[in-house]
Amino acid sequence: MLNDFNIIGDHRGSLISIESKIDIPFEIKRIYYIFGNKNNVRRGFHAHKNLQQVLIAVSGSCKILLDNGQSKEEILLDSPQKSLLIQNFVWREMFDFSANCVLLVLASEHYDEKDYIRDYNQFLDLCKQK
Ligand code: T46
Repeated sequence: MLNDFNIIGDHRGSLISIESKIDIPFEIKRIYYIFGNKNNVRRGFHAHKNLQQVLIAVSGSCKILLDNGQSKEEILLDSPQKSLLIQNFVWREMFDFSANCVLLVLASEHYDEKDYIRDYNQFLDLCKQK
């Protein structure tokens, strides 16, 4: 789900404040950011069993492919005001990173490799069982 944060602006510039469970629907347990991607790189290629995340391109832009097992959509993140909530059981791929892209991710859980579904056919099977 794509949302716009409120910008607190004045004559000096802009500020966006993000509060856990207020501006995003979960408690933030982890923050990471992806940057310095090489040309034409594509990342992701997985879904999560339990994790919810909010993605923000705080600098530059990138595109996100979202696939819930039934339909696919492509989202452009090109503003620090835009936030993309990705729920569990959504396959994601990130691509078309601009050279200056810094993709900030707010996560509902600590890092756990066991939460990843990295096989697309297994992802489709799990979606059908839901
Ligand atoms: C996601 C998309 C949007 C850690 O050690 N801790 C972490 O918190 C993360 C996120 C990754 N790692 C390690 C695991 C790999 O050895 O960093 C390496 C790169 O991770 P990965 O290949 O999973 O990166 P992406 O860009 O494909 O996916 C990441 C997140 O992993 C994933 O949860 O939804 O960004």
